[in-house]
Amino acid sequence: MKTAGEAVEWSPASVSEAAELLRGAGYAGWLAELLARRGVSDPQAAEAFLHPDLSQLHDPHLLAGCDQAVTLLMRARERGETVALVGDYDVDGVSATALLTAVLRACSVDVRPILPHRMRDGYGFQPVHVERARALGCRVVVTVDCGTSAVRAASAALAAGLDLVVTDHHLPGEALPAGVVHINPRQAGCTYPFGELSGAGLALKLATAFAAACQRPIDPRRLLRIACLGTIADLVPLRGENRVIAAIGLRELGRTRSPGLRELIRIAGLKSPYSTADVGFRLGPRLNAPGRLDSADAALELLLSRNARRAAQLAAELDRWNRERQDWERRVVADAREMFLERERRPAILMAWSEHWHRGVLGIAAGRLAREFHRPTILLAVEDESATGSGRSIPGIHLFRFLSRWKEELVRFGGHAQAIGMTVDHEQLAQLRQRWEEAAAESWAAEIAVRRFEYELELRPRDLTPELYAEIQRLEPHGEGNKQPLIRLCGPLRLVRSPRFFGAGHLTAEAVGSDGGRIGLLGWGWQERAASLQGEFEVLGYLENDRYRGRPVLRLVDCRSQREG
Ligand SMILES: [Mn+2]
Repeated sequence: MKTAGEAVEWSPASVSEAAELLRGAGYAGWLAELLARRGVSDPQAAEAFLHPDLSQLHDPHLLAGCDQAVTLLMRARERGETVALVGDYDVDGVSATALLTAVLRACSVDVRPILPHRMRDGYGFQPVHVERARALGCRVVVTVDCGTSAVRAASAALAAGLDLVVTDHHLPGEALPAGVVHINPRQAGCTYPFGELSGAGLALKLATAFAAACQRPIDPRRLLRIACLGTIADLVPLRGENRVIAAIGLRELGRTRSPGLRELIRIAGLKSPYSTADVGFRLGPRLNAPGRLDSADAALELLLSRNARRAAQLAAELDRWNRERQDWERRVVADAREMFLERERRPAILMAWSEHWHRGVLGIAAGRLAREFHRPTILLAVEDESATGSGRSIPGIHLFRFLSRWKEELVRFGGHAQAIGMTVDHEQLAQLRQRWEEAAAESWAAEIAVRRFEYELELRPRDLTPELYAEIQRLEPHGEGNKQPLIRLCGPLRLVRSPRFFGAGHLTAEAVGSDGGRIGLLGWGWQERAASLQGEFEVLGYLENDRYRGRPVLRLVDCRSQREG
């Protein structure tokens, strides 16, 4: 989306030095550049990237703490002790919990999964989960996708005489107390070769190591079907091991025997071959929805269910939660948009709050509005004396660093460059907003003034052949760290005939270039921008396959009249 009068800049993505080396090894120039930009530095890495394979997964024992964790779990198994597994309420946390629970159970360990409740517990491993584990008679607690800075909960677990294994991929904070087995590839002293696994990826590692120790080896492809959900949904970079997990997990998804996963795929209306978008926009939101609005337990039960009838019920339940989530999201976006449009001058940071919003959808709503208005956006739900909410940023603006200056004045505050969460005293909201708007106006004038697009390929219509599409497809699955390559289709282009409109404001058109080549254009939500496709123009877009006509089509991202230069 783009607002009238907003400046837009197109620029070519930079070329990495490794591209030269790859070109020398025989890769086509454009492919060499794409690979190099994705962190591929030599021909061997290029082959690995183009052919993701199970052999590229690293030995789990290279993770600091893995051996001790396996020993501890083996002891619990021999003694018949119950293990509490504390996860998280998002897709990564739920899939990590499901994966490790299933493997521990297959190895005859008695496991009690515990998912934090977003509204009652807040994020992460808390002392209350130690209490719950004790009430369930557990002697051992294992965390997945949380706990790396949960000093209070860890101390409570040790004080209660429990064994504790923390597995997490978030940045470690204050050191955990001695005696905790800590698995996190990002902690100091861990020499594991890949630092960007998701929570589900780490659960996969521990599960694989434990199953091997129990001499119950499990076909890794079965585990990758679950691990790929968290890996894709958590937006970790899809390179290295993550690329293997995503590529093979997606390829294998259709072969799952899990009734829950099958029902979820069916109710989401997915068809093979499955893509990262299918997980990101169809399966992920359904698994996430119950945990956003209430408890994530239904999502976990679905993934663990072995009963087709129960699985069908749960999939329908998740689908209902997801529709309710969409309703909440639409309502929050509409309310906040109205508040932002009322402002006479649009501030450099957008902040709004209400007593009528649901906390669980504020992050996605803020992300939507940040993209629409091209400004960092913070939305908060007011509950009694305090307000809790989420902020999302735009490329080039480190929102966490910006807000850290005020962290003493916030009740709770956490996050990273692009996403933050906070709790604030209700009474302070108006004052904080004013100060943040003033500071943002000084800091970000340049970033918000121009919407920048970096394109990776510069092509003419004749270049957009099915062969080229097939070559680009070798870079799939796309996601974080391996975005679909943005193409600048060089002009001048002209429409062959007037665009055709369909659905809720979408369009298709056909353009012809000065080279005589023709290409179909597809514009989701482009009806209002149809006028920009007049006269001579140029476009940015993604090459996709037109399912109906079986040939490539360019999905429009931006357009400019040729005269603008
Ligand atoms: Mn995670």
